[in-house]
Amino acid sequence: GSRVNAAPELTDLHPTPDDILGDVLAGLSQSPKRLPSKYFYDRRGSELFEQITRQPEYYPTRIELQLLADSAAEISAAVGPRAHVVEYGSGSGRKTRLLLDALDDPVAYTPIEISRSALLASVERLDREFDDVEVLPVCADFTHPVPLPRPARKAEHALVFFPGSTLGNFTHAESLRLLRAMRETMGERGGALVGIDLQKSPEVIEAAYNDAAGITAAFTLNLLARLNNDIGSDFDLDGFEHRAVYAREAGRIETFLVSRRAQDVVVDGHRFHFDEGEAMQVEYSHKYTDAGFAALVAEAGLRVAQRWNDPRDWFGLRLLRR
Ligand code: AVI
Repeated sequence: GSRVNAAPELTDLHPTPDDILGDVLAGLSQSPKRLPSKYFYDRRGSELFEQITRQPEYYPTRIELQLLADSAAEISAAVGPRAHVVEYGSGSGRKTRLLLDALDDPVAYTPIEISRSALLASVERLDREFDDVEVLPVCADFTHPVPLPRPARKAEHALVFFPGSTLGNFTHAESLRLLRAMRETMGERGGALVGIDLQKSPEVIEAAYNDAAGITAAFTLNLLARLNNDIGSDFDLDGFEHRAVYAREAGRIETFLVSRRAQDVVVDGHRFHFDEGEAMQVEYSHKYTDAGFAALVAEAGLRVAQRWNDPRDWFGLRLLRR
């Protein structure tokens, strides 16, 4: 943050609020039924996700943090000095802190986040901790290209930061759209540092999404509680159970809420019937191969300029350029 004691100034691009009810009615009308995973992250859902990252079976967060720390010097050399770091979504701040510490004289930090409250909560500490980094949060939908606020000190280039393998939660079409938006935002001389979970033994992957403490199951079921709260649906949380399976050919975890019995759910006056054992799709979490990821980014007009993996090749960081 700046040395003077002012709160970081928010640029508000007034993103269109989510149409939760419309999305849910559309998803429940499909066969098989589905619900969008972006609605996992209300306050309780974000708390549960934070707990997931501390479960022994959930390896991605732990490995990515270690990888960022171990590769700091190489990442800094590859990225170059005086970057304007642009983070897609506002995470817990731990990864951001590691990256800003690693980089050579970063000029500014811009988290782009659709939730104003999450955005403001995330920047406060970072702003206090990094005196020489101007914190310039933008409230916007990062799936569209976002014009960057101009820092007081001139940045050499932009570096988009998209850790956590969050890209893996999007469909192929959505991730292409996201990568193309990233390409615009990074500009001619910029880059993007993206975290990706890599394909590995299905047992390891499935364990990460079926932790013994049941936190992931609670996280998945919280989606129904959130919808009951926000759109007045009447999902019975005891009537559904969490199921996460690794689909090897597709290279992704597919998470479902499975109906424990025949039942009806009413959403805004519309009645939806669930058969006993009916599986409703609620999340994808794609796991990548090097070839698959390179092909994906190429489709968006990007290339992998440099790559870092942990020693077991479980998780990777990729520096993308035009
Ligand atoms: C946020 N995202 C990358 C997580 C993942 O691993 O796909 C969300 C998650 N879902 C269940 N566990 C974690």
